[in-house]
Amino acid sequence: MEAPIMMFDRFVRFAVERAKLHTSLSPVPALDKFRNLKSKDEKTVIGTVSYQAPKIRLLRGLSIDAVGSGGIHVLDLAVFSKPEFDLPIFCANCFTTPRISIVVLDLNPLYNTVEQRDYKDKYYNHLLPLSQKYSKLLPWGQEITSESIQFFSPVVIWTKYASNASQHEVLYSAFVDYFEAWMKMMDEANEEKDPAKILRNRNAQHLYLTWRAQKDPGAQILKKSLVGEHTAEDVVRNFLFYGVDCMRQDKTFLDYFPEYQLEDGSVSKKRSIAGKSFKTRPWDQNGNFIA
Ligand code: BLA
Repeated sequence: MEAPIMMFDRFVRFAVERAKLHTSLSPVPALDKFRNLKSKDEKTVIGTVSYQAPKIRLLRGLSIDAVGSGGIHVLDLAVFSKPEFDLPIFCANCFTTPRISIVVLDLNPLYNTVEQRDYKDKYYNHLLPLSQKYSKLLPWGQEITSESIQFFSPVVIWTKYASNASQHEVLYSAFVDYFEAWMKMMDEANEEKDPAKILRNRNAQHLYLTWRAQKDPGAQILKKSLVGEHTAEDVVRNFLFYGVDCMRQDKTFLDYFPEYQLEDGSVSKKRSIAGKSFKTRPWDQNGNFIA
């Protein structure tokens, strides 16, 4: 068998090695069973990593490299802090075919950066120069749904480009810089002691997990071609967005996003209700939302 190119392997290795320099990583026993995920076909390699640390609830990564299936490569790496911290969520999502690369790289905010100015000032203002540098090299990926925008920060890198090696290098460098920025935030973060604020952080993270567990564009691919319907569901809810079923049990997707409810009470399969917009980057140089 032709060996697939492990396109995002070094991204994951960098993240784990770098995290080890900043903190002490340990395994997440509940996620052990995802260590050796196998695809349905034998031409696809799936790699997973998962860790926790004193300030990290979950650092997990999924990479997919296929020889068949049109040669797709996927990276989905995220870091979620413990609810005692209001840290943004590190989010690196790349989907690559021989033709096109689709990328979201961000420190997704736990709180709305328009309504909570202090949150924006605290976590994003110092990163605006970094974001400006990369927004030139990795230009805005054109229209995107309003639903996704609300989970993005003023420093998000949302880009689509014709796959090529030099852009891939730029992406690696952006990934390194953004990951390091998150780690620095973690180093500096102080533990919250107020139970009401901890609960608020927990709830905010749960809303995010609920959105992504239900609407992640990757879920379809996982279901159809890679691991099959049942395993895909398990991977999405209990690995990628682990916590969605245990951090909070009194809120469902439709409680948070009632506009997705169909007449028979089920959840609409549509990715977006509001539709796509934001042809250009909707934040100005100061990170103010201008759409
Ligand atoms: C496409 N992935 C996309 C798009 C976005 C994201 C914005 C463009 C299409 C769209 O607007 O839906 C990613 N969207 C995000 C992220 C957030 C969000 C990170 O709202 C966070 C809040 N992607 C994966 C994995 C796979 C994958 C694991 O992360 C595959 C296993 C695939 N992403 C994938 C594919 C597309 C895509 C196939 C293009 C097809 C499509 O648009 O449906």
